[in-house]
Amino acid sequence: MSKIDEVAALVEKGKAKQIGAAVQAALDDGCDPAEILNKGMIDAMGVVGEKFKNNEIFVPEMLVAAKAMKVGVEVLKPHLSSGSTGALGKVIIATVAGDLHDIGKNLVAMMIESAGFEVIDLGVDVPIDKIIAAVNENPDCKIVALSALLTTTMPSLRDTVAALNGAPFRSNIKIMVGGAPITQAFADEIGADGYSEDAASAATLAKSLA
Ligand code: B1M
Repeated sequence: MSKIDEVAALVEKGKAKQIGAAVQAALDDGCDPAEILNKGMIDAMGVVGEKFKNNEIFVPEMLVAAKAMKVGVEVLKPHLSSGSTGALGKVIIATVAGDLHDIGKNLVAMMIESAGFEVIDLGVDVPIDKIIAAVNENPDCKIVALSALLTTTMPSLRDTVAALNGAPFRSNIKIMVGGAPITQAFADEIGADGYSEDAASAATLAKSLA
């Protein structure tokens, strides 16, 4: 089994205690950090999601897999991001109300920060009022980045973007959205300024919007 396959197996089994050492071993072996992330972790979470869909595993198993992935990402982080200056301005990021998924949002935050932005992370299940208040408290904020992972929270994303679109500060900010069920067409429909499919392209998008 390759070092990356070992990482994937530990994510799938939710082995948070062992994954740090396995990620480090893959790095020491010369594996590309982006490949460890994509093939060892993100693909493994895809397998976890498929098993959940097929009723082979349940929410607790998804939770432990998520915990393992978070621990693994912490080990990878210094190898994926180049340190931040914050020189490109502030980005406020959140997972929308009703949605507890944060792994993708955290990766997007990490890549945006690494691209040179200061990131204010409001967390998960963030109500519209809190996002509006954060922008008011940070009048120099350039971008609001919103993540939604469930088809059932797409309406929440729509409502959040609508509220931001109606806010007095709208002309000062750009809104970018993403998450597994989100598409460019949906982003256009709800009036966001940009959509990206993954964390790497989110950083490129943020730079083009700022
Ligand atoms: Co959830 N869950 N989950 N879950 N979960 C999914 C999303 C699901 C697809 C699984 C499945 O059925 N196959 C399914 C959604 C189905 C749907 O909506 N059609 C699902 C479900 C149903 C649920 C619950 C309803 C289950 C239940 O309770 N019965 C429940 C909902 C809770 C809630 O949010 N209210 C639930 C709960 C959970 C846990 C809490 C147990 C856990 C999350 C823990 C955590 O995040 N801390 C969890 C997990 C782990 C998953 C899966 C397995 C993995 C998600 C993940 O982290 N993926 C997921 C299945 C899957 O994704 N295949 C699943 C890895 C991550 C890197 O990818 O988040 O897509 P992703 O992020 C990507 C891109 O989407 C993009 O870039 C990221 C990096 O490349 N991106 C952006 C994300 N945000 C972006 C923002 C941007 C730009 C790009 O700009 C701002």
